[in-house]
This record gives sequence, structure tokens and C-alpha cells, in this order.
Amino acid sequence: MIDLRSDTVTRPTDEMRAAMATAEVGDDVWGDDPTVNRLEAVAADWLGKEAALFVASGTMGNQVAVMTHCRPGDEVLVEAEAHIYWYEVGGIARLAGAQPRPIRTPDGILTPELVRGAVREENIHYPTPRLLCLENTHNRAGGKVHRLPEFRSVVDHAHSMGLKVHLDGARLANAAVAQGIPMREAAAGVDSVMCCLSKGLCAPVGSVLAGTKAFIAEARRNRKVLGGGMRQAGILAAAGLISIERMTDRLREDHQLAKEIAESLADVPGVLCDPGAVETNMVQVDLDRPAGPIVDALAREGVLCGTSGPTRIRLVTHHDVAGIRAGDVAGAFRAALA
Ligand code: TLP
Repeated sequence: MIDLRSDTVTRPTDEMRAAMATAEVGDDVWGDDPTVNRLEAVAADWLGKEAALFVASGTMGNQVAVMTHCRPGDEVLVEAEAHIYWYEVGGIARLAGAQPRPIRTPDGILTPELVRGAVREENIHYPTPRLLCLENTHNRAGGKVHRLPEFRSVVDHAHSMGLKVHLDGARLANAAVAQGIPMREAAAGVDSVMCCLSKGLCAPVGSVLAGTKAFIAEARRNRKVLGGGMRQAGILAAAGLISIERMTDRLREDHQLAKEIAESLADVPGVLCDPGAVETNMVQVDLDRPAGPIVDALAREGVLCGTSGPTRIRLVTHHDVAGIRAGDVAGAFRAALA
């Protein structure tokens, strides 16, 4: 089976399993786990922030961030297709008690103008606009990169309007590699950033949330409310350290494979796929018919994938499919659509 459902399916490497087996651990809720402490220090430095917190998942990292920035009734500006709005079970409303305000964009990329248009002036009737959430790379926009000059200008603009900025950087390492810049530069200026270790970076579990020392101290309390105090979590942090230190550069191979898959799909009848739109490790495939039955047919042909719209299929490349041939994916599509 070629599993292109997500980069979340990656399994820990042999090196990770060995590091996990021998990790030095302690009770992290007491601050006693040396491996978690090391991961948090390394992650803070990686992301260019004062402090970091190891969390169970990207969803937990994003939601802890919103809970920490906002008070009940505050307004959170989000891009209308953002993961934090689409796929986190209404957490902004349920957990932070805040109100999301989705902003439509043509391509997932928020601009200063769009943010300005969404921030209302002070008025007794209105919620307080508190937080802007950005996403890089943007999942539902097909792994699109919010490139540095544009990214910085929207961050600066949000700050000038009195908003805090949280970055959902589940795949920020993909965005950094695609632009040839360090992570700290890709996260510069934001008040908080979440980055997943368990997607393309292959850790079995875990994400990191980074920000100022004061922000992370409060975030640690909010993680505890969610049941995220994980005790001997050094077993997991040991794998996360390898994600940060050794798994980022190879993401360029995933990007190359995604591009090759898109190129080989471009001339399959019944498929609309633009190789030029592939910026990182995702391929969006638009079909001339409903996607659900085609996903089932592709599974019968040995390719697993998911939908991201009624007639749209999403393919995600990652470490565990690195050896496949792009032409085999196109062959499965030809058979499935026949
Ligand atoms: N995304 C998953 C699914 O939830 C859709 C995937 O397969 O792509 N932010 C972004 C941008 C994400 O893509 C994801 C996961 C998360 C946050 C949440 O991370 P986890 O799954 O660790 O909670």
C-alpha cells in the first residue's frame, strides 16, 4: 500500500525508537523530566522564542495558545479554511469561549487589507478583537507557503491594530525548507507558534508551542486543564529531539516527490492537477466526478488517500513513501477512473 492520506501516518525511525528506549525520564508535571526539558529548550531556540512547551498534539498546542491569548467573548480572526477553524471540533468556542471570525481568501493567504477589513472599531456591541491566527504551510490551500515578506507584513499589520498573532505552524518546517530559511526566521514576529513533530518530522506523538516565558508559563497551566500533564513524557520527547535535529532537511525530498506526482497526474483524463501549485508536500487533485468512490477505487489499486472537498482528493508525501515512483500513483488513478 502507498499511504498518501497524510504525513501524520509516518512511523518513528529506528533511531527514534532507540532513543526512546534509553531516554532519561522524570515526572514532567514536577518539571523533573530532563529529556522534556531539553526538548523544550531546543524547540525554543529552533523557533527563536524565549520558551517552549511540549504538548500532545497540534490541536492541543493551537487550543492552548488560543486559551492563553484570549478571554471568553474575545474575537479570534482566522482564515476561513484554517485548520484551527475547520478541524479542531469548535475548540475556539468550546475551550477558550472565544468567537472565531472567519475571513475568506482566494488562496488561504491573509493580507493586511483583509485583516484591516475584518477588525471593527471599538463599539459597545462588538466583541473585542484579540487574536489573529495564521497557518503555514496552509493545509486546505494544498500545502501553500505564506512567504516571508508577505507573512511579516500581515504580522506587523495585526500588531499595529492591537492584535496578538498565533501561528499554526504544524508544517512550518516544510514552509522553512521550501523558502530556504531557518525556522526562527519563519516564526519571527509572531507572539506564539505551534509546530508539529509528528507529521513530516516522523515523531510518533507530540508538538511544541513556543512564545515568551510569561506566555509559556500560562500555557503550561492551560495544558494542565486539558489533561496534558504527561509525566514521563521524555520517552516521546526523545523522538521529538531527533525530529528537530535530524529530520527537517529531508523534507525537500517529500516536496520533490509531490511535484513529480503532480506532474505525472497532469495528463491523466478526468483529473485536474497543476504541478505549478505544488509548493511543499501536498498535491490537490480535482476530479470531474465525486471523490469518495474514487478514493475507494484507489485503495483497491493500492493507493490510500483522502478527500478535501466533494470532488477533490488530497495526496500527502512523507518519509515512509520516499521510495515510491510517481508514475505508480498516476497508474492507480488511471485504473480507478477507468
Ligand atoms: N492535520 C491533519 C488532519 O487533522 C486534517 C492532516 O492530516 O493534515 N494544524 C494543521 C495545519 C494541521 O494540518 C493539523 C493536522 C493540525 C494543526 C493538528 O495536529 P494534530 O493532528 O497533531 O492534532
